[in-house]
Amino acid sequence: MTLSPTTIVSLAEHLDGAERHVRAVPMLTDAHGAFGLDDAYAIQHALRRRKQADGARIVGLKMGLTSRAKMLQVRVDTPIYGFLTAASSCADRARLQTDSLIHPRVEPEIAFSLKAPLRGPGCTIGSVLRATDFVAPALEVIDSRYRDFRFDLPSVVADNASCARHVLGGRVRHVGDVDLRTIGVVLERNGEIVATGAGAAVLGHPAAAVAMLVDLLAARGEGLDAGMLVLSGALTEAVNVSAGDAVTGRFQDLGTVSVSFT
Ligand code: OOG
Ligand code: MG
Repeated sequence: MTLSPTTIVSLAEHLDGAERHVRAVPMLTDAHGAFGLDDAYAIQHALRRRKQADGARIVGLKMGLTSRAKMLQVRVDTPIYGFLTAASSCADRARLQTDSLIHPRVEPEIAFSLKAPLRGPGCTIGSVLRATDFVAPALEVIDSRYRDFRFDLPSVVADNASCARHVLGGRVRHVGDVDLRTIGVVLERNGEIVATGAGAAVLGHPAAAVAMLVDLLAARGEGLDAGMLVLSGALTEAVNVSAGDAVTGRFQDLGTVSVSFT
């Protein structure tokens, strides 16, 4: 760690302010000089504590940058994680206020709801599948707090991996009833196909993203609890949205999930 505890808290406060005021800021490593991944997660954890102190409830975690399409899009090639709050969770077909977001993008993901805790190290796809209560199709609305959606690895980690909203929909399925690797997804914006992908785009198997998350958490002495929601990371690149747009993810075997912007 190179940053002082006071700096970590003030950088978290800075990012929280950018989100609340819907105002893009320069990426953190430009504005404050370089820092490493440990400091970046320390800022993210300070942001989480700040939101919790403000009444936010953590409902789960998300993985990000787990597919090649996503890594190429944002030019960061290391998988990362962030936290999900109850306030960021939206119902299927939710209509979101575009002016509450800076420059939103939407991406299709697989959501896992856990029925048992998971602890690493050494978490496997098999242990993830055994601990999963159900899977559901999801759309994540990401919204980097950084100008031009441009960032490096430590900056995006500090910014809670661009988390903004998440929407679950479709049919809730038992993991034993579907092959998560071969599940196809078609992403549409206003009825037009804008991206296509498959489950295997995420680290070969969406459950591998959850296993990687468990191992990353284990390095900090943490784990996942029963009842938590985990997003796999996007199966395709994210698409830009603005007011008037509607996005639908059509998932093979899992059904559809939609969100629109007003
Ligand atoms: C970072 C968050 C990545 C995903 O699913 O890959 C992410 C970003 O693209 O802004 O959520
Ligand atoms: Mg995502």
